[in-house]
Amino acid sequence: MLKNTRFISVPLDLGANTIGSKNGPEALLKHFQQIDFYKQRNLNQLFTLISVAERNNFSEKLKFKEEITDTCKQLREVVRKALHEKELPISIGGDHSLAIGSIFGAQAYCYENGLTLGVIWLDAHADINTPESSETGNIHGMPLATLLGMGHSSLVDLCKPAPFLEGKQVYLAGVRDVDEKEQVILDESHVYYAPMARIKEINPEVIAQEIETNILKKYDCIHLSIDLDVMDPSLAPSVSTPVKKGMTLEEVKAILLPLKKSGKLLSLDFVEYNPLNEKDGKGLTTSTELLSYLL
Ligand SMILES: [Mn+2]
Repeated sequence: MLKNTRFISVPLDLGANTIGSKNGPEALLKHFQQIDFYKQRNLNQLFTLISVAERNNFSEKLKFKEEITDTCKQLREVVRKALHEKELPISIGGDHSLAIGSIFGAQAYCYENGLTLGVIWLDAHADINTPESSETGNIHGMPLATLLGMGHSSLVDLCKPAPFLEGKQVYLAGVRDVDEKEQVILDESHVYYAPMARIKEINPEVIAQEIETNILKKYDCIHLSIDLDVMDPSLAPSVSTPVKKGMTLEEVKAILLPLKKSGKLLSLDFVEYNPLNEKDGKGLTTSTELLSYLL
């Protein structure tokens, strides 16, 4: 059966510390076209392009808050409507600040239908800084905090009328670069998390089991947010903020196996692909492998 899969391009890099990820969606989708990705997966592909405002409202504390709020507001509605149409929305970034829009969209859909939402978040960073704790003011380091209701009201309020997520609804895997103040917020948030060092130490199947017990069995629907920088830089150099000692494809597949089997995947983010840092097409190959595994 053909699955209606909506690829939502979000050419946004205003939340990042560097330019380039705004060209990620175009490069990825062009590659998918070239390798006949959609036909091979038996997908009925639909496309939406989100418009991102020009860089205008710079402030040190919270860089491009207005532009990012506007982008996330549009994305929230596109994801929400796609879900009502029984499509699988895949939000392609772009930097990770877009997850504020996509996950609030998924949360709105669940709220309107009496369903509960769990979130699996794969990332080298915890993305749980607040405007107060952030050393850079880059919003792509803050989406998880925003989803939990911590952050500037213009972003946090995009959740309304649905409630914020609770920390226990989220499982974060692969983290290996967390700021000092951010670590305190993470520990107090009740978010389940598996640092990369622990994943290397124990079997990734143990992490998969924890995800199954604490997220998959507890919630009706799952949003998966993949930051490509969770992968080892040898597999995905093409990100804005690479961090050494990341995941292998075998590890990420083992961790996501219960989700794949569960049939509960509601919506998906694939973010931070930055073509400016690409080497020998490695990032494209890894991105294709990851999405192929899930679709
Ligand atoms: Mn991230």
